[in-house]
Amino acid sequence: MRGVELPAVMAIVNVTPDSFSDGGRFLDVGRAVEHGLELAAAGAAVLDVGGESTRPGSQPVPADEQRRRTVPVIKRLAAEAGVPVSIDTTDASVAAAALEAGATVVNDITAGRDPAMMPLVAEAGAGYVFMHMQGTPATMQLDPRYDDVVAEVGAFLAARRDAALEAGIPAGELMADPGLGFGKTVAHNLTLLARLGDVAAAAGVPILVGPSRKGFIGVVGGAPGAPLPLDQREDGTLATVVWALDHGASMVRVHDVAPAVEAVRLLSAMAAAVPTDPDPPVSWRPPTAAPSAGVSSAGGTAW
Ligand code: PMM
Repeated sequence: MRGVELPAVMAIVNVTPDSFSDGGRFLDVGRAVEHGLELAAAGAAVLDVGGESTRPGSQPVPADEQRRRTVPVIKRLAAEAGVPVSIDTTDASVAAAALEAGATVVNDITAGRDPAMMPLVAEAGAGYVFMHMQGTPATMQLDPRYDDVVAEVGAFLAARRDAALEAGIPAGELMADPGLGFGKTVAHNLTLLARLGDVAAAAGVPILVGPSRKGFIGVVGGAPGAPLPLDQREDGTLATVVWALDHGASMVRVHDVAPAVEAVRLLSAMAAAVPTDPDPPVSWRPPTAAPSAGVSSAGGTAW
């Protein structure tokens, strides 16, 4: 994805009255732009603007209403934010208007169910995030089922990657997303996170993960039978962000950008500090073989 150094943080800018955690807060253009600029200043590498809530049970928003909500916000953010802007939509006509307004990435939670989407993205030379979802937002959480969630999501992402390449989107513009919360039980979400490396290997392109404030964080982080409310899911979100970045994710999509940016910085610094010296000081030599009592493994101080 051009202009984005990985790992990175994608910021959520929902211009909707009903998104599941921030609905209605940024419906006004001025407030949405101000919020987006704050998120860019906090270190977001991409601003993801959406005009349609996709929370469980939500109904589709007509394309002209999505355009009315997002295009003025995208125009200003593309001109002022200094980072790439993406459009969160499943509708190619909305994506086209957003690209025209200055967006350079399309975030498509249906991975191209609109047959015009992939050709449009290819033609525009834009980045493309494609996500796995079982069902539709209206019904997806009623009874999600998989025989093997990791294998099925991985195979779906591999097939949609191939379709995107076939449509002419270069591999370097693609990111795959396992779709936490989209037709998945708590156990499915946890399994996908636990085996994110296998999902990434199957997808064959960088992985984006969107855990922010989702239901499984409330359920797992709360007491039994008492899920945490939306406004108490930030610490749990950060835990999943750190896990995801350390287990194969290249980008995380979050509401609260600053802690995620800090996590990226610390994880990168720790990864860079892994010793590469073939003969490191004894103090940080990894314990590959247990030394015999009182005898040092390197001719120096005993362990
Ligand atoms: N989640 C939501 C919306 N769009 N896009 C991607 N790629 N991945 C996600 O996990 C995702 C998404 C729902 O969350 P929101 O209503 O808080 O934006």
